Amino acid sequence: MENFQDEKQRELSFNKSDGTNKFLTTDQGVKINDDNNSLKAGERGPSLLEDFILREKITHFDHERIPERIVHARGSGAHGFFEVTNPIPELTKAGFLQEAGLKTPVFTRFSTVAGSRGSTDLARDVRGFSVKFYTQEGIYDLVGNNIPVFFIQDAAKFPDLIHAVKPEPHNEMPQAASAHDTFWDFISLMPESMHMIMWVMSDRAIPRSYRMMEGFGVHTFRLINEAGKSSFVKFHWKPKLGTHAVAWDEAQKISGKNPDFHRQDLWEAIDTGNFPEWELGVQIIPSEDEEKYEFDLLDPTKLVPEELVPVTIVGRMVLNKNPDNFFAETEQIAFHPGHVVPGIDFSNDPLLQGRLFSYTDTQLSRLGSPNFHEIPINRSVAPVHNNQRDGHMRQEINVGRVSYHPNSLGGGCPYQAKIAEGGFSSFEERVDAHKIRGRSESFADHFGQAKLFFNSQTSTEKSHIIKALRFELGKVETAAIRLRMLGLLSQVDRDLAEKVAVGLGMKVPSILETPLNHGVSPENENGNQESKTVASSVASSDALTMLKNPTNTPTIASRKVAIIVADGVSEAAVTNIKKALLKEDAKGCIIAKNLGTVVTDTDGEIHVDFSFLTASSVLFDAVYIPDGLGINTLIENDDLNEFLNDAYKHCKVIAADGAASAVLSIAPFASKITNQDDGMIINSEVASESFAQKFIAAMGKHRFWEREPNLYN
Ligand code: HDE
Repeated sequence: MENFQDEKQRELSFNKSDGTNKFLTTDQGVKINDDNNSLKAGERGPSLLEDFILREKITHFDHERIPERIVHARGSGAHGFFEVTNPIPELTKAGFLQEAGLKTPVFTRFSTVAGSRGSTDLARDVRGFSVKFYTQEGIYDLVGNNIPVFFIQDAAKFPDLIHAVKPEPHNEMPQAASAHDTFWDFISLMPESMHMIMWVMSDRAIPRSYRMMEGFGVHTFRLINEAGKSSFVKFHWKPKLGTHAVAWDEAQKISGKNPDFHRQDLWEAIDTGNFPEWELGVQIIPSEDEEKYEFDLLDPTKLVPEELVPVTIVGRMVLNKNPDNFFAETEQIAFHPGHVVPGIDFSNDPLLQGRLFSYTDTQLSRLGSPNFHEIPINRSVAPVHNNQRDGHMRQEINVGRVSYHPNSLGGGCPYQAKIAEGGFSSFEERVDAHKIRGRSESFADHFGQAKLFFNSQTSTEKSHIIKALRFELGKVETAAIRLRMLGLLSQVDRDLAEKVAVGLGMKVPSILETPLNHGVSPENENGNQESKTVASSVASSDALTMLKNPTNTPTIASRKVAIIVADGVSEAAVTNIKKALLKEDAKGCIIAKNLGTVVTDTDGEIHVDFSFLTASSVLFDAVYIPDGLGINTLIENDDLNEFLNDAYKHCKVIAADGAASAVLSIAPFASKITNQDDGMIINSEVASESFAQKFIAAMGKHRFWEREPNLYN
């Protein structure tokens, strides 16, 4: 089979324009002689209406912005490819999954949900994880999130959820934050959201990097094989770099120091050849097992524990090229869960069914025309021929007089494809039911998997969830909302609720005071369902944790180390650590009081990458202070102390050797350092190989959370 990996790049290159060695022209191709002055009646006179060059330039500028996405406005994307490692022809006839080694070009966009396009990357939020596959059979979009479940069960509640979480309408505050009354008011009346709330209050919602997140298709989909047999499927992306987060205090500080933290991280990783990679896995549930589990496969607030159905890896995705133009590619890309290819189909998940309507509809207002599929980044590499015509900004010049089917004047073309010729056909599911507005009783369990999630977490992770809830509910001003939330939390775990309550200075209400159906007011009970708790058949699952997540490996590839120096620094120590880091594909950055250079102990010079003013501990994964007497001049430096304090507070590896050890021994946190803290590495011997190895091994553990006070224990 032909390999289409570069097909999309080839296609995009037709549309590229680069002004190098070219004349400046108008949009009509007329060469411009003066781009600095408008046409005037005399040097000091009024501008003339006839200045078509000025008018064209300003009119274009006036129309440069398009509406941002209603949700997922803030995002970053990259090109890459998907390669099949384990084909699954017995499960699906989708061409791009048929042959080991077959590569399909992709464009992947990551995003936050609630904030505006210019909001911070590090908001506590779900991350979007959308992949557009440019397959030979047409576009396939897997439009998922980094959390495997969702807040609500029915599409009808989506506008309410989003209105509640977005900045409040009267004063448009707060930006990119769920910590406010309207969000928690809604959640406290929606018990079905409790599983998702556990995930969003966990560190999954503050990833260290887009490259260190899992991705999930969330809904149950169908795979259809050549014989027409269907299986249910859940999609998973497993990151090669493991699943990691930052600390919440750190996330907030990053938002100030570098709101583009994730965007820059993705860009730099690809730019420096550290291509992010994920494995694509599937959980297959045979059709016969549709009703086998204690949860409903169609309920998007439930996941299928990997202990019940293991994840089988089918391929890998590598992102290896940054976009050339953010607007043309990342902003104009239009995803849609309804973009499927033969061999993939939908389930009756009512949230998915609603999405199938929403995405084309939103592109019509965002991109302004039903021709959005003609924008280069959205174009299929499979040929497109149909009788759709005209509309705003039509690119295609359809020739001939026939634009209808059936026709005889065009020889019947373009003609329909038989199923054997690759024509799409929907799974023939038998549907025989009353038309109702309602919800299946099998959706009534609102707490079973919230408990499973909480019980699966390590005590550090439980402590982080408690802290997150104290923060979020602490920002809620209406006491009744906090109280309702404590009631709901007590249904997940009494201890959790009690500990959150302490932070709020409140008491957990009794079960009788807790609304367990949607809406508290008696007059709006229509169609609402009483919540139940159905115990999960799996007691605990490591795949749900971040700290024990099976994706984690001790790699430090692409991590950043702050190397803090002053004049007199040991050149050997700096060279040694930089070399050791480079070997692991990690990077050491030199930080000093001022930019420029520092003079080493051997009278050499080292280039300074950042000053204390332009860097901050929260932008690095670890800190190292190499030997050198000059460092003592910084001992009283507030910036250095803040740097080290943050690194300690955020549980990062901190190392020093030789004379620099003195800096750590008088740091404000020195009295707290214990012998068990393998993340504090102090060495008297300078530039030793074993020191570098110890440092790298410690970084491989990511964080030393045991330093923090644990609220759960
Ligand atoms: Fe979306 N969602 N969504 N969503 N969604 C959009 O489409 C919508 C849902 C997701 O990088 C919008 O092009 C409805 C679940 C991602 O461009 C919009 C419902 C999941 C992205 C829309 C949902 C998602 C979107 C806004 C409930 C996880 C970003 C702009 C029925 C599986 C795609 C756009 C990108 C974007 C509607 C629920 C994921 C308005 C109505 C569940 C990753 O069409």
